Amino acid sequence: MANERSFVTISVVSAQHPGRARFEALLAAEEKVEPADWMPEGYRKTLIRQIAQHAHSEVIGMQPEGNWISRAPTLKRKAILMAKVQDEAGHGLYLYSAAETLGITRDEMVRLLHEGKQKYSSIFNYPTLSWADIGCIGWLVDGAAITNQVMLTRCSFGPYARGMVRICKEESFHQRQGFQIMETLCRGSAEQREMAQDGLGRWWWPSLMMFGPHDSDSTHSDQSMAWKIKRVSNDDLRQQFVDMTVPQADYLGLTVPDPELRWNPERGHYDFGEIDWDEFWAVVRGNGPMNRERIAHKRAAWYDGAWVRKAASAYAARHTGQVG
Ligand code: BYC
Repeated sequence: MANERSFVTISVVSAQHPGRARFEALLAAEEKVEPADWMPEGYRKTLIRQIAQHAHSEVIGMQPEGNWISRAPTLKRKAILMAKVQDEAGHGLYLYSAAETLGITRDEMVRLLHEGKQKYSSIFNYPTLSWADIGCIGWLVDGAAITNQVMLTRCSFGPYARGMVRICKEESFHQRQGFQIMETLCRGSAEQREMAQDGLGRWWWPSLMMFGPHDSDSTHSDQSMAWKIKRVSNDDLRQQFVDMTVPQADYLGLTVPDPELRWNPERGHYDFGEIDWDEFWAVVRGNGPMNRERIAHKRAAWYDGAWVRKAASAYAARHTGQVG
């Protein structure tokens, strides 16, 4: 109730603000809202929540793949994986910068992540047990991320939408390299094909969970769609991903671990089984297989790197004449 009351108060105040008409006109005209424009407080907070979560996902997402840099099967694979993991760090930086334009600092977002007050994607709480998992992350996880992010290039908030254009281009390359790892394994020995099948078996359902709860259970979707932050619903995006990915699994000769999966000619889409929502919420609430390890590693890296940040800001201050 307290939340509902404060929402009503904000709405009344916002309705009176002269900037509201311009904000609504920008949305109606499919133009971008920029950081200096007036915006409802709820819009600003929703964007900070989502962009910070997105940035944290990119950064925490470096861990499961980083786990295989030293064990990649060839020098070429190692170089490609290192470049991909560095790309993810870059995505995190673009996104932290986009969120900073809304009046929060990167240090504050990192603090909120470390204290468990901001989230990151559930998918990164699963372990990478074999080289095929690196293929699956590129193919399925980057594939799901692109499906979600292409619509975010049309987000009403300018800095997020523009950041997404570049990120999507890089994610497309990542998806392709993951698929190529899977293709190589599937054309290899029986043991390699088994490894690929085992990877798909473990990553399929967590990838579908990336799109969030069903539309009927989604807390933020209606408002985010009205504000044109989200342009396509969680369930519609999940369906797009299934329709795109099942033919790719068929091409690889792999079996999607869902006995209810079948093409529905009337709908023109694949029907598929129900996600284990108990597992999803357990992971989101911090009880997945790797949640504790991921955050512990992230915190340790932050504290171990404090001297680098200190040195970099001392250097920057000296060169802008702020230090005598
Ligand atoms: N995991 O009302 P809903 C990458 C939460 S990384 C955890 O539908 P919303 C990559 C949700 O936050 C790119 N939590 O929320 C990197 C909310 O809780 P709060 C990852 C989830 O925001 C390295 C509650 O559940 N992509 O590409 O309207 C290697 C209710 O949900 C999840 C992004 O981050 C989840 N899966 O919609 C490889 C995309 N799902 O906040 C690849 C950006 C839901 O009220 N984010 N929750 O406490 C989004 O598009 C949206 O935030 C979501 C959820 C579609 C995820």
